[in-house]
Amino acid sequence: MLSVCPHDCPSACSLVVTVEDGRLTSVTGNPDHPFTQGVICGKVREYAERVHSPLRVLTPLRRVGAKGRGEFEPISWDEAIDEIARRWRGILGADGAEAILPFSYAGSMGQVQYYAGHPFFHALGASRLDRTICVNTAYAGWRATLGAVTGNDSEQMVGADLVVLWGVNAAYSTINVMTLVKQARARGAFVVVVDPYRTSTAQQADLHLMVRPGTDAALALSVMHVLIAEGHLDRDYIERATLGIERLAEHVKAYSPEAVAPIVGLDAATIVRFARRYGAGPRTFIRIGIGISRHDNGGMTCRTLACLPALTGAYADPHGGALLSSTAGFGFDYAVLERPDLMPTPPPRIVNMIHLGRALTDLRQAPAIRSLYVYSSNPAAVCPNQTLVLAGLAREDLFTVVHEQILTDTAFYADLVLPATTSLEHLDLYRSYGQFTLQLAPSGKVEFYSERLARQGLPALPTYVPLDEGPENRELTARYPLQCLVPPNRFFLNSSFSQSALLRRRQGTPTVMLAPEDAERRGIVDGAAVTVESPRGAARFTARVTDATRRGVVVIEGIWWHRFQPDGRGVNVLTSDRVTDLGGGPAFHSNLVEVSRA
Ligand SMILES: Nc1nc2c(c(=O)[nH]1)N[C@H]1C(S)=C(S)[C@@H](COP(=O)(O)OP(=O)(O)OC[C@H]3O[C@@H](n4cnc5c(=O)[nH]c(N)nc54)[C@H](O)[C@@H]3O)O[C@H]1N2
Ligand SMILES: Nc1nc2c(c(=O)[nH]1)N[C@H]1C(S)=C(S)[C@@H](COP(=O)(O)OP(=O)(O)OC[C@H]3O[C@@H](n4cnc5c(=O)[nH]c(N)nc54)[C@H](O)[C@@H]3O)O[C@H]1N2
Ligand SMILES: [Mo]
Repeated sequence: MLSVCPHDCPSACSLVVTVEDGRLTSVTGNPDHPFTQGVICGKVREYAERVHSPLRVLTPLRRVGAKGRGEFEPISWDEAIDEIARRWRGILGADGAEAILPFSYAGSMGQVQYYAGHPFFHALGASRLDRTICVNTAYAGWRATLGAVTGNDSEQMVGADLVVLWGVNAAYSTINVMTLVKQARARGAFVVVVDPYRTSTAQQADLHLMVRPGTDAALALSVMHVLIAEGHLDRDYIERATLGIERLAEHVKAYSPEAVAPIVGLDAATIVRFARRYGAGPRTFIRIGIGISRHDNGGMTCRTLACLPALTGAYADPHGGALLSSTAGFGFDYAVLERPDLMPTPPPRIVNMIHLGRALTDLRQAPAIRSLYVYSSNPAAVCPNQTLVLAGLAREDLFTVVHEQILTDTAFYADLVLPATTSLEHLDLYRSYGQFTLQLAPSGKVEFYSERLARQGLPALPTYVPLDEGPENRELTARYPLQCLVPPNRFFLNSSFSQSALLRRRQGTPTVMLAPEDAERRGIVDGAAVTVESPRGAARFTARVTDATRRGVVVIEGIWWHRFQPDGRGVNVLTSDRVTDLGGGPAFHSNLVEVSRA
């Protein structure tokens, strides 16, 4: 029978599943779906192992051991619900509903599961959660230029002359894009990957631009400099569909390839060649990953990249353009799902989810958080500043309920765990953020110049702003000289699938990639046990010494549950809960660290 992959991935694959005697026996890609084309990832092919995992939660559980130890006894649904009602009544009476905080994200992309808690917590008057952890920064940047989070259909890239995969490791994070890239390449397209390290995607490209992290806006501005200086422009398109070209032209004079080369870590001739290739015509397709937005300057970076196709008219070409996300292509009425009308007036306070650690440990707030209800997320693993998150979750007086399919690291801190069904056990409706099934509506103009950003005190024109936590921060680099990227790995989906012994084996072990020069200077050899330390904390990894990354840049792929890390601390011990320039999202990749032998 047919199903849909529920996980938080732009592909939203159409699946063919086989169930025999009540057990899932096989999952394959639907060959008849235009985007899936029969191809699915190595995680979901092993879905039977997840659905029938020994860590599945099958009955409500009550904690019997210390928080974090994962010692529970089974109880009935009635007992569990009675206990929640009793504890919450106490909290409502003593502290008010804002002392209760729901915490959820996109464990399931099913629209019913995703929004299931919203009406209930609105009616209760609980604190509201600002769900910023993933796309907010990128979307805010994109909107600043295009007015909406939309773009061209990925399938258009098949006819393009040039495909640029910019800050997206599609081979891991949205494999179906690689199917289209291969088709484009077979028809003669030149494929460029822009990424600070040689990802599996970069290995399949004609050209890999190994930029320094957080400098993409500078590179894009330099491309604009060349396009404008050499006249590779679609003047008709610019006239009809854009705002602010004169100011932009004046502004990008400062971003000559010579000036930008040392910032981005490429030579000027490479920048010029890339710009000329981009300017050769409108049949150029840029697929932008959300990865580039996970920096201090991430919003501005996305805004800047969104300007490029407007200069050459690629947005209007049937085989050109750019895509960050297809979210706005689906005209759903979210008020029906979210029910904001159920909220009390004035509406309850908002807690930014990337500040969970702060929210749980700052007891001076009025009221302090007394109860946390987690569903469709594993904050103990995925939130930045893990040390603070775990300190909060360990609070004896915090009443924590976790609604989960699997006994995750977060579930280990729960007072009560409630069992959740998987996508193969419930009905839901899925939309994708990487492909379209409905028409897109790009309205208004492409804003090279943005009054709205100027009013927010940000540069009105696309501008390269150095990272707060980057090489320009002399004080921090003295102690933490390496930039640490923390992108997805191949066999986990955020922290999901970390429960799987099979996929952990395939993934290997938690590793940190280091350039040979950086390793040598620290006396680190390939395979050595190392400690990675940031201003927030330290965790242990196995060193992989490789020229796949630049000098000064180290890479830790994937989120392992911390119970599977050598000293019980995960990658997000290193990351900061600082917010980016736009959208209130996290700067996961703007981390300075030092690596030493353990
Ligand atoms: N296998 C797997 N697939 C996944 C996920 C997963 O965890 N595992 N997560 C899913 C989720 S929730 C999301 S949001 C999506 C997309 O998640 P994204 O975070 O967009 O991940 P990628 O698309 O892989 O893009 C990350 C790439 O950006 C690069 N990058 C980091 N900093 C910079 C920079 O400054 N400049 C440039 N040019 N590149 C940079 C990284 O090196 C990495 O190769 O993936 C989804 N798919
Ligand atoms: N270091 C680092 N950290 C990151 C990132 C990174 O690239 N690097 N990426 C960030 C990004 S982009 C994202 S989106 C977040 C993702 O963070 P999360 O949304 O927390 O993602 P997962 O780790 O996949 O955890 C989802 C949980 O939901 C559960 N679940 C699935 N379906 C259901 C359901 O129907 N009901 C219930 N109740 N539970 C369900 C799963 O079992 C799983 O444990 O992580 C962020 N954290
Ligand atoms: Mo995400």
